[in-house]
Amino acid sequence: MKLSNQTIKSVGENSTIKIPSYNREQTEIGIVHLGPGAFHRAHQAVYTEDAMNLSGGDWGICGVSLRSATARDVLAEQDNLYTLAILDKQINYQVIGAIKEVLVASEQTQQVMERLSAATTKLVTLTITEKGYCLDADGRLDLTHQDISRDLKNRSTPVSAIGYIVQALGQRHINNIAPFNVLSCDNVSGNGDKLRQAVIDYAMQFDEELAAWITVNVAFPNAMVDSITPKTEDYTVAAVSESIGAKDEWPIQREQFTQWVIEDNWTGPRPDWDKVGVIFTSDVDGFEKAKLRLLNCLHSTLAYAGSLAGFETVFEVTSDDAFYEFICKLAKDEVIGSFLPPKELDVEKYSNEIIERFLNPEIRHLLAQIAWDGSQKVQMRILPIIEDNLALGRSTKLLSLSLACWFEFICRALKEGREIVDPLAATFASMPELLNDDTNDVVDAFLSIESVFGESLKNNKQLKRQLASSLQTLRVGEVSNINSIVEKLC
Ligand code: CS2
Repeated sequence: MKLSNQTIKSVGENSTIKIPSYNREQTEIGIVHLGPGAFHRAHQAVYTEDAMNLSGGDWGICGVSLRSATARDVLAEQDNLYTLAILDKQINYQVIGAIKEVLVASEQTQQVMERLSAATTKLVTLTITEKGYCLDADGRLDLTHQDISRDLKNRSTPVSAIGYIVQALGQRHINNIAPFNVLSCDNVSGNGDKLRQAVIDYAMQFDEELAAWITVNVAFPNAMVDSITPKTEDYTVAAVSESIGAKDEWPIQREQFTQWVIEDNWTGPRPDWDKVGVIFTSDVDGFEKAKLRLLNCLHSTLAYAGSLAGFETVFEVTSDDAFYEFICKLAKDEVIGSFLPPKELDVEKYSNEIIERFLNPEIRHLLAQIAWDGSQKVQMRILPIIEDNLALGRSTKLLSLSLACWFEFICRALKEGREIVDPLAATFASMPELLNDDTNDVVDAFLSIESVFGESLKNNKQLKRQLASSLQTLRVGEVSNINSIVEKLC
């Protein structure tokens, strides 16, 4: 039998499987989420589910896929229900009902605009990945970005998240409807601030009064989000369907650990998230830097270095003593101390717990998945640490090795003709210097990419020397002997 409104009660007869306890049929939509991918369904949707199980409320979610129809088509077949599979020291299943509908923006533009403009919509949340913000290397809206320049000429039928948000806010302003608050749930440093500025910059291109109204009336809280959520594999579908006794075509797998820290700078209605573990605080910056730098920097380092060494998953590469020592040393010597952690956070303990999370044998997190979109991710999780360490006179040797692993990951893919999943894939392919043997040429070529590297890093002689040396060491040595590479560089 298929997971559906008709079968959910029998699924819930298994007392170990949690199902919605609120009245799902009567729950109205109060949240529009842009980008209903695996992470949204593992994280924000689960917090919202738990809040509604606790206190009810019209916090049903309308998911809006900006491009692909897959999520809509698959979830529609099972009344938008899906299973969260928590795979950790304990295995738990919970059927999530928070998503009430999924729309595809490119096919249902009008319906998306109606949902965004409806007075019942109180919140817009986003997981559109780093590239979805269309930012330049300075973190500002790139007005030359193809989606942005297109939307500015076709404002009523946008393709970008920024275009949808501004068009909907404009409709609400004209119709005297209170604005929604906007909550980014992506691994972008200062995500709320950057999204707010991008929205204002976009509106300023054609309506200064609207830009001023948004500036005064719309909250864009910063937020830190965290839960390791590998993409769903065929084995996940089979194992979950077997366990819940109903076919779930798209369950979501995740670790036990989950955290959401939101800036408490906004008014207006929201789900009882604070009653189900969400932290509201004025100091998100410390939490965000700690997570982006101690989890995501190490994740990307393992993704590139581990892939070059032939590993496939986070668990495998972290289980290798040499790589384990490498990331512990990177965290201890160059990441901790590069930022001011929240006063209540024991940053060494936090760092050790993150590395323990990488050693969860139940989670098969592909390095290839983490390696996607490196040109966007390094700007949030590696370059800011390098910049801060250079300014503080701290070491950047291991961070340079981490960045050089990304360079070599791209160079090898180009040389071997393998697909590069990155918004700059065509740019890399257009740069013959990346195929050079001279590592100084390769480093200069990467640093010349203005949408990734600002002037300060591009012209830093010490960094260029370290990057060229790291790249050369990677090329002459076996990357699997990462400890001998680290010894040479430190
Ligand atoms: C990962 C993140 O794919 C990636 O880039 O580093 O998705 C990571 O799993 C999450 O940020 C963990 O909270």
